[in-house]
Amino acid sequence: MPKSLSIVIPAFNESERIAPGLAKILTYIRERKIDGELIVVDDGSSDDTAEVARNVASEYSDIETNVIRYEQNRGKGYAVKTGLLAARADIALFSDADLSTPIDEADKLLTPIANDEMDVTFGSRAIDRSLIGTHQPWRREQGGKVMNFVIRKMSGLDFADTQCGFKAFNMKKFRPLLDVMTVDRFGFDVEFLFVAKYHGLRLAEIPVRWNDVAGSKVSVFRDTRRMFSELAQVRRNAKNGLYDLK
Ligand SMILES: Nc1nc2c(ncn2[C@@H]2O[C@H](COP(=O)(O)OP(=O)(O)O)[C@@H](O)[C@H]2O)c(=O)[nH]1
Ligand SMILES: [Mg+2]
Repeated sequence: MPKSLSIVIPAFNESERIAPGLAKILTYIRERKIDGELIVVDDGSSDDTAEVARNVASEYSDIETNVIRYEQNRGKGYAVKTGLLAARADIALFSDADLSTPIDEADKLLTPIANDEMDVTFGSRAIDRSLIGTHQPWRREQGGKVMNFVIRKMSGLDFADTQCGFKAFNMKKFRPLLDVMTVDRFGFDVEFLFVAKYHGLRLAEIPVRWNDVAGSKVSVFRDTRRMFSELAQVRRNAKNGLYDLK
């Protein structure tokens, strides 16, 4: 396990779902006895997500919690980047607010980084599907498989599932790369992995437990269209040398 850890939660209109997950994360940090901090990024929610987060945090005053909020919704990618830039630990993990992957699974991602065997580790639902407990509705799950296929073709990345909202980073190596990232919505996962690989970081896709949780904020039609344009953006950036560090 790492000695210090920042856990980042991107949150958009999550006031109904976020409280139990934050309590579990704060309990995880406490029980592991690590120097941990929780960073919640309220991505311009129109509900009281930030206030709910602060209320949960106040019950865990022994653990540092940072609730960042900005007024305009910018997208999950922007929220995750904001959280990672605020992270002060050498290892950072981001997770979806609904804890579809239970926080205990973090150990699988953090150990290879703490042992300096990997630099970026990320959860996957596609390597071992028997780990999926509650499945997404059938159409959404099939759509996800198609999207991962399209991502493989368009990005050239050889991963089965790039979109799981559970990823960990060696921040000493990943922090400088944040300066060249450009994607603010759901294509950001692909850009993260693409740029990390381009710069020679060691990446590992790790099977994790996963359960669908009702209340997804993804709009299949709108977000799929955006995803295509963001994938094209990553290809264009790569071709134009935008991912080279200055
Ligand atoms: N949809 C959406 N999610 C966002 C945004 N900004 C941050 N998020 C967070 O990104 C995560 C997306 O998870 P979720 O909606 O459960 O997606 P799903 O599980 O893939 O259907 C949640 O933690 C959201 O609160 C945004 O602009 N749109
Ligand atoms: Mg979800």
